[in-house]
Amino acid sequence: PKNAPNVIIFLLDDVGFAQVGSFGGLIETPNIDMLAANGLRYNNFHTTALCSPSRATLMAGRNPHMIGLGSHALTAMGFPGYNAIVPSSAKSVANYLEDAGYVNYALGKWDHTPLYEVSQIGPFDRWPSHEGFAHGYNFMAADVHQFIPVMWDDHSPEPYRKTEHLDKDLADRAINWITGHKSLDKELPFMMLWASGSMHSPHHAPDDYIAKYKGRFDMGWDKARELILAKQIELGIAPANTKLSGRIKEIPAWDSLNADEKKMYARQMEVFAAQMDHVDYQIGRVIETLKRIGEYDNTLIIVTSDNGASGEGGLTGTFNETYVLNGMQTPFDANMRNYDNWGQWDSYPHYHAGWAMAGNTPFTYFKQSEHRGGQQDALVIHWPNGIEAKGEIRNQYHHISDIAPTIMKAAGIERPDEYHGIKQQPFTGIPMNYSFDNADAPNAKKRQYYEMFGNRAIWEDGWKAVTLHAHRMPWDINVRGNFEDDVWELYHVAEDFSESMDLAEEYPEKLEELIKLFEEEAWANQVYPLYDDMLSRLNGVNYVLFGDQKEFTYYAPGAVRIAEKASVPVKGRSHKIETTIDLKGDEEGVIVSCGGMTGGYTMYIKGGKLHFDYNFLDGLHYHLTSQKLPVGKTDLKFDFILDRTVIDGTLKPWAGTGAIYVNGEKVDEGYFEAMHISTYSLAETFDVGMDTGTQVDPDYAGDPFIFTGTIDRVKVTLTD
Ligand SMILES: [Ca+2]
Ligand SMILES: [Ca+2]
Repeated sequence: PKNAPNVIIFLLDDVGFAQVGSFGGLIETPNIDMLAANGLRYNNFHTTALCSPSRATLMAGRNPHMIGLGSHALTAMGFPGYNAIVPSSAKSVANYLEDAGYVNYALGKWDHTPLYEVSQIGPFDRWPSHEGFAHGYNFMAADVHQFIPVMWDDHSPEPYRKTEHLDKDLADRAINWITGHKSLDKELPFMMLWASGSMHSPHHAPDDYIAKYKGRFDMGWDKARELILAKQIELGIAPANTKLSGRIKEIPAWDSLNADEKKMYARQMEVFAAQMDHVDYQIGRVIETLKRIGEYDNTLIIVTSDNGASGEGGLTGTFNETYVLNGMQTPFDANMRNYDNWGQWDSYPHYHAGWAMAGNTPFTYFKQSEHRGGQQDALVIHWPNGIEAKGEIRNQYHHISDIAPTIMKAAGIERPDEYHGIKQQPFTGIPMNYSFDNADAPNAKKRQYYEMFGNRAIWEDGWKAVTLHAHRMPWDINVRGNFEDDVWELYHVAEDFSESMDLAEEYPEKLEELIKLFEEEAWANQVYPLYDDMLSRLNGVNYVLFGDQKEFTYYAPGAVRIAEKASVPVKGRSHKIETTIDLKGDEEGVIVSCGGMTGGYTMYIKGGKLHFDYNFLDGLHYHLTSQKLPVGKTDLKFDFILDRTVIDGTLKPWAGTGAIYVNGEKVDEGYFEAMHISTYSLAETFDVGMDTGTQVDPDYAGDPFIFTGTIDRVKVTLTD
């Protein structure tokens, strides 16, 4: 379409409502603030409370359960609302724009494709390429190591590399694509999804940025909340009468902490702030480029986050987020041992939930909850050619499903009834464009339901009913409960911005009416059935691909960069790993590995000996070593027998006996007392002949340790 705007969505990850400077945050974000000063800020904008569903909803403009993404792709299950299979009847705004002539680019986090579909053989239906993007440079998983990123360049795995910081690379790539695109055709519009892994765990930042924030959070999270709310009121982001929501009982008062705790937790927030400052700088580089080539005024720029600040770091924070994924909390001492390297390449950190509480000021709870702390986010819209207002605040109620229809309207494109022969569902989102130049326009949105892991809410006309299922906190995936026992709260959010005054007792009829409305919306949007066993959902995904398959053969050299969830499911299973190598005597390197520094297993040859290493958490390694290996054709085997006597129905780590064999003879054996019940890593992969990304065993860390001899195949057999 003639004069149609370019579109860039800067989608941040796990950034809370109160973490952007122009929304009252204590972190310096001058570039986002500049867009805010020259555009609009929305202070009544909502997401789904989680990564995958928000991302899918953003692209599709339909409610998450209607497109199979009621929860995360990692916790997919067979029901239509939760299968992580976006139907062909709900194509994305990028598909529609592409058909209208746009060329589109996807950068960074994708995370709404089931990981068992993330490999060289696809299927690619749920990749950026089939969602309307001509080019993608992405990590498909929920997070990424910012210094050693595991990336896909369109459909090919990018070779192993280290980098200064992935956000810098994403800005470089954006600048290349934009300048190339406009050199070839100045009139041709583009849409770009620029989705940083920041600020999801791992919190990784350049050293000079970390140094800049030294001491800035010594005031602690309670004081920080007061400072933030005062700033929000001054800026007009929060109404003047806003009450600070109460500190939830799980979070300790900052003043009650000892000196070591204060020191550790302040450091955690310094690193977080450093990374946020740095991602803002990289966004600024892309904006500078738009200005330089004269595209700034005619680019619709949207900046937001996919959910509220994350409390998944729990009550000590963590130097290794894999603890949470396996249902465990991180010991404080283990964090203290990582104080100095917090934020550097050999940490995989997440801050204390107290800082997430501050990041969600003035709201309560966190990412995953349907209270505002989980699902209200900062939103900036900037478009000089389309919006006259500058620096104003909009308080119309909106939802992340409204972004796609807004882009369509800005581009002057109607949603097609059919896409390539398939009838399209209507958008459930509504365009926000009516509010661009009309601060007083009444809410165009009338109601919105929410559901996440059993947390439920409904908003209608300024009132909201909400329940936190089983009172489960986001750092604990072991809690289950009866849905009937959940207690609903009632808020008049039009008057009570921070959801501080529960009116459930005062207006029981209003509450009943809203709960009934939730039921209606839930049935209409595929929300049922509700199922809250997170661990069984996480583990079930391991078997989608393989069912009862027992034998897996991986051929060198192509069996690399296979997502953990797409590789042989050995967790909690007796299994053996076998190969035969014609040894010359001087070869070394990895035969097979899965995972990396946060956890996993590896079988390798070093110093003429066979090694097997199982990396549990906090530097706990089970290590087996052979004597000097012979030369000539040699059979190498790792054999693991799961110890069924210690399985007692509770969610504690697996255990069992591991042994290595050379030419059929047992050469070392050990008891592995604690093994992952769910996940080694979100980002790492299974590799034959190397250990790409980060390394399982510190003995060869910092290098993929490519095998120098010749591997034919590695065979893995489940033997139980
Ligand atoms: Ca997120
Ligand atoms: Ca690895």
